[in-house]
Amino acid sequence: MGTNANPQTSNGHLIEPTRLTGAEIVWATLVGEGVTDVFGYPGGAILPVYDALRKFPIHHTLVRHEQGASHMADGYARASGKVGVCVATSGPGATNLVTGIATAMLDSIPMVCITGQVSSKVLGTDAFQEVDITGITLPVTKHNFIISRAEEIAPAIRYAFQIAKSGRPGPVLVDITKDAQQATAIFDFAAAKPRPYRPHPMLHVDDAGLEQAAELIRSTKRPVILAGHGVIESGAMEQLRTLAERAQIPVALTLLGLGAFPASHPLNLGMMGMHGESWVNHAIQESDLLIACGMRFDDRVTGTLATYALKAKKIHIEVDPAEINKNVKIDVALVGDLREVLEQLLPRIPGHNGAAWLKTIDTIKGASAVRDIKNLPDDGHLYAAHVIHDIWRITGGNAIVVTDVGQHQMWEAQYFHHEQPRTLITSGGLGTMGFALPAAIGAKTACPDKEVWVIVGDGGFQMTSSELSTIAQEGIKINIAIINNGFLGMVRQWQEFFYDKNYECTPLLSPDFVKLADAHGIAGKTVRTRAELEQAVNVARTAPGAYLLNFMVEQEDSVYPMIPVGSALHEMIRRPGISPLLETPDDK
Ligand SMILES: Cc1cc2nc3c(=O)[nH]c(=O)nc-3n(C[C@H](O)[C@H](O)[C@H](O)COP(=O)(O)OP(=O)(O)OC[C@H]3O[C@@H](n4cnc5c(N)ncnc54)[C@H](O)[C@@H]3O)c2cc1C
Ligand SMILES: Cc1ncc(C[n+]2csc(CCOP(=O)(O)OP(=O)(O)O)c2C)c(N)n1
Ligand SMILES: [Mg+2]
Repeated sequence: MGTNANPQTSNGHLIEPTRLTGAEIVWATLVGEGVTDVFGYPGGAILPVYDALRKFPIHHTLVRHEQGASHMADGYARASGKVGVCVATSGPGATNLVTGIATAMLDSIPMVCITGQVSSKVLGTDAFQEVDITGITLPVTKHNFIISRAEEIAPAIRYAFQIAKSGRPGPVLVDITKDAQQATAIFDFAAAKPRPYRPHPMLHVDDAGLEQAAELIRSTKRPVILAGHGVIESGAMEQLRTLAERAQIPVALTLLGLGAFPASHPLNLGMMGMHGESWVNHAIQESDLLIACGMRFDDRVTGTLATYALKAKKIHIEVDPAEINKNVKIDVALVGDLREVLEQLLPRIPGHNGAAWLKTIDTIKGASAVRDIKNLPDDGHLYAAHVIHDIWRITGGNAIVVTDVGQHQMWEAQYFHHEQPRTLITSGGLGTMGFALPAAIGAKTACPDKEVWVIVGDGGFQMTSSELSTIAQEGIKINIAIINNGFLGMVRQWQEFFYDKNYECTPLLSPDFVKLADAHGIAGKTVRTRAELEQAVNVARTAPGAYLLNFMVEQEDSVYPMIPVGSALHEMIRRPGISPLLETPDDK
């Protein structure tokens, strides 16, 4: 079979072994893996792959910077649960992917990155645009490969998919030399199948462990479930809810766990950690049993470890054995997929009357449960909390929100209440500014029927605002809310609290964002008061194309509560000077 033959079958999936170029094999393998969308940017060392693209039923989104491609693949994966795919050329193309790869690695996101590499004959000679991208990405990928023969391409890509999505998900990079792309080989999708996934030998949940955990749950008086991102990655939302409801255990969520348990559920306590709710952190400190489900006790979650939940026994249900006892000493570890483990555990959990403990938490909550900022009367100032709270109210929470990193990210976590998994997409572990806009493009590509909002700071927006052009070229309908405080706000907040208000290098001049959008053919509006907010949000929602709202918010507002680094979980800085205010009906 000649390489000029169109290699598509009716559904684009090649079933019969066929001789193809390495470049064609790349796409044929992706089609076989069910890929419909990729995000990338061409260049010399990946040109054969781009040349072959037209023969395959895959949509390619041309990004403006390869960092955008890796964030788009990441946003696609977070929104859909599928593996996201990005493509770049060698050298600077590949290095530009690195921030996005590291972002995905820190948050355990399944992603496959394909890079072109110089020809195998000149590897190691500092050839034009040669970098050792497998060396560079070794610490930030779950695995990576360099492939120099066409025969190896299909097995490597198929293995990459298996690694990316199995166990604890993560990014995998496949670097393919140009001569391997140009050579031919027999493409046999079935034969390229990797060996069956072999779970880590420590992934073993025995009866004794389950019984120990069940006994702790049966005898606890003050339990708290700590629900994390692993709940969503495992698809264990229903099992988590059954556990909480049956045993009447309140659920605290990590930032990346928001949406894993409905915000409106009576047992939902809210977010834990540095900017979590005060009563959640107090409940954790007072608890006698923490049941950690798919969360990794990040330092943003625990505060100083020396004083973390000292009264509590800890059960850790986690797929990665390396996480057990990493930060917090565990009493019972159940190492396995969360959904499977909970299914085995649930029959051992009887009903429970947790009324006394839930009442204690309510007492701890007291007046602090009344959100201060949200309830401030409209004094002409626009607070970021108002903006986010109102976007939540106006959309009914039925949107995917993609945030950037900073104060606005924390306010989103506090004021937008997520009922469903995969409705908050945010960079938690690496905290990557510039993530939101491209990740939202990926999310919208994965979920074209969903309403997508970007909530982004004036600083982070400028890091990847070139992707406005991608939005325009692709005709993508997303709504962009810039929380414009004229500062690198989160850093300014640290300067205010810990550096004597020395606002060194944090005041930020920005372009007129509405004009910038206009230059891309994207409509927009600047909003300065709360009175204008609702109408502006509705105009954005109903606009046919992308819409940018530039919210000029209070410049020196801070995120409360806050646990200073090195402090205990219960030692929070609270908002000064504002006594609890009554909630308005809108805010309930
Ligand atoms: C400015 C800023 C402030 C922040 N403040 C806070 C804060 O106040 N509170 C907060 O919570 N976070 C905060 N974060 C986020 C924080 O840094 C971490 O990213 C977050 O706490 C991690 O949440 P996680 O452990 O649930 O998710 P991940 O880090 O994604 O960990 C998920 C865990 O689940 C496991 N897992 C995956 N799949 C499965 C499965 N199938 N079965 C079982 N286990 C599985 C993984 O192995 C992993 O250990 C902040 C981040 C930034 C940038
Ligand atoms: C790429 C990158 N560089 C630097 C930082 C450190 N940092 C964390 S938050 C922040 C300020 C963000 O400012 P802005 O985007 O305006 O959001 P705001 O905090 O004002 O809401 C900075 C600089 C980071 N997280 N990521
Ligand atoms: Mg800002």
